[in-house]
Amino acid sequence: ISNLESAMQMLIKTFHKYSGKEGDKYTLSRGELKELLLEELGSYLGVRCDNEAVEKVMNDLDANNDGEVDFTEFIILMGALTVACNDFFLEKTKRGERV
Ligand SMILES: [Ca+2]
Ligand SMILES: [Ca+2]
Repeated sequence: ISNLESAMQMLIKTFHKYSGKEGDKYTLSRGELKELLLEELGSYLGVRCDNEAVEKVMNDLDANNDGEVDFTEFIILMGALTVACNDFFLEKTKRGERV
């Protein structure tokens, strides 16, 4: 299996690792989302993961307003973060820095 395929599997596995903890097994509650952000994206986001920050991410992601983040909504966050990451990579490359 290719790197890209294993990256897709990791996204799915990671989502379900947290979504299965409480309530609906297939969606992330606020608590589950907070745990995922802290444990999986803490170093990348580099932000204080306080309740206010989680609330903001939750409101941005929860497209259908059911108070939970489903996989489709989660993948939008990962897409946006990956784009931001790529921009950062391009900036560094343009300045001739090693990444
Ligand atoms: Ca859940
Ligand atoms: Ca939702």
